[in-house]
Amino acid sequence: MKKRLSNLTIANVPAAIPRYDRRAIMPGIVHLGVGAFHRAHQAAYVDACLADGEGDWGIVGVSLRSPDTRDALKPQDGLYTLAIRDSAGEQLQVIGSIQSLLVAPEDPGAVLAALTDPRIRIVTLTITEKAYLRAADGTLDSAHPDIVHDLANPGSPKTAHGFLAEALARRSIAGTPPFTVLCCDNLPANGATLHRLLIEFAKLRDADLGRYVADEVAFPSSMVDRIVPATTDADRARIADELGLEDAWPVMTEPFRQWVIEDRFPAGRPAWEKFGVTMVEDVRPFEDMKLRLLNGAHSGIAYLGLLSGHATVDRAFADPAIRQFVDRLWAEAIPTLPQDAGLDPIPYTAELAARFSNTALAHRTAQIANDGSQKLPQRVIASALARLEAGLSPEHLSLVVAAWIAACAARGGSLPEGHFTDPLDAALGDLFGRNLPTTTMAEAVFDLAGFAIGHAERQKLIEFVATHLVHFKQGGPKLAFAALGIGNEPPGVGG
Ligand code: CS2
Repeated sequence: MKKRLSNLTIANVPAAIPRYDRRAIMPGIVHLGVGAFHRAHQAAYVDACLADGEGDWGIVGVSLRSPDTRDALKPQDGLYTLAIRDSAGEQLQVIGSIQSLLVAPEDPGAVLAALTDPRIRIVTLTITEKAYLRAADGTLDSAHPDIVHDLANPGSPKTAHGFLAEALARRSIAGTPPFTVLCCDNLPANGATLHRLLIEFAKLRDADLGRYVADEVAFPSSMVDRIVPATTDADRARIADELGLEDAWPVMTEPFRQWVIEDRFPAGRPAWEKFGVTMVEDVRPFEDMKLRLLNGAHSGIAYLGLLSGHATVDRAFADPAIRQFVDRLWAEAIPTLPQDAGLDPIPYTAELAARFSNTALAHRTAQIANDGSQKLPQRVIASALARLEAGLSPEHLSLVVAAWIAACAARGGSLPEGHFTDPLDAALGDLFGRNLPTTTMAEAVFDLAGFAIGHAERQKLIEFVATHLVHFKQGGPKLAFAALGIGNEPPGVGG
């Protein structure tokens, strides 16, 4: 049995290791949602800042639900291996920026204590789309049991909203300046969205707190990007062999990384720009480009890949029909992007194509397929509606929505039961059991998910989706592609 990775054992591992005194680091950031994405992205940038002498930005990692990350990393003093993989091989780096780990359900008081520590000046979040608890119309789902709980029990919250509001209330009473809240989830205008939701939540507690959150707390938006497939047992075994030490939870990722952040940090921030982070006034153009081109294509590849029998993104993307579809999806989405921001989507999509082709990542289509009801609005529905408004067809964008519905319905049939999950699973299951005519079913799914609510082009979009659904039903992805003139020929071949 190998020894465990830790402060004591790290010195001679064959990997890049933190070259700073970890014991001298002070906490400056609380991060909510300390999953693999955070550990491959933000924690690596902060690690570089700490190594550069900015010792007061250590991270307190908080899990809002499961103890798994804490259980894996605590015996390792918060250390873990980041494995950066592509066809050239694997580069290992041990990250040291996570100083301590808390599990909210076990001890909400400890999380509030961390959040009210005056040394904490930034709170960052990667809690996934569904944890923002938005109702179908985008406002706070104030009837959600966890929101109801947090309003009744402000001292022992369950949600990010409950923790942030209570910590800000306590800081305000204590005369401690507020922290800056930096949302790092794949939501449009993520900072502004969280700000709006938190104001709603705080107002339900009391009007003064609502005003305080509205006027005194900064919520810069940010665009985050790095592909992070879930770690497998084979990864664990390989990393242990390479390190000569056990690491209970190494994180796999690609060489590419990007972080664009609005520069509004009244309480200070690390000098992230020294390590490749782009600090901007307005993140929106970057965010739209990433959500609509990367994430939109990802969701398309995931559902079409699953329906075509491909378990990983690289394999799905190597399927000539899917590849051709993605090129056309990009061509459809690009005109919906902000035109005056100086961004160039053509080299961007070329780089995405290379990233999606990374065979060393084995990024599972089922992983991306999770939570489609939360993801599709910003990834494909917004651009589909923009096209319809401009009198243009969204036939490829709408196919992604149809593929999501078809893949959801295929679970328990051609796809394994529970192969991926969605917060709407129970309601979707009921709906699929009712054998409704296709358009009625598509309408009911749109109602349930709150897609395009109140939008003038909603019905047209539903009709596109329903047409694709008929094709999926009659002949699977082959027929759906054929209806778009996509065959099995590689793009550009055969005239
Ligand atoms: C993916 C993203 O799982 C998903 O939905 O589309 O996690 C994607 O890998 C990241 O946003 C890349 O930055």
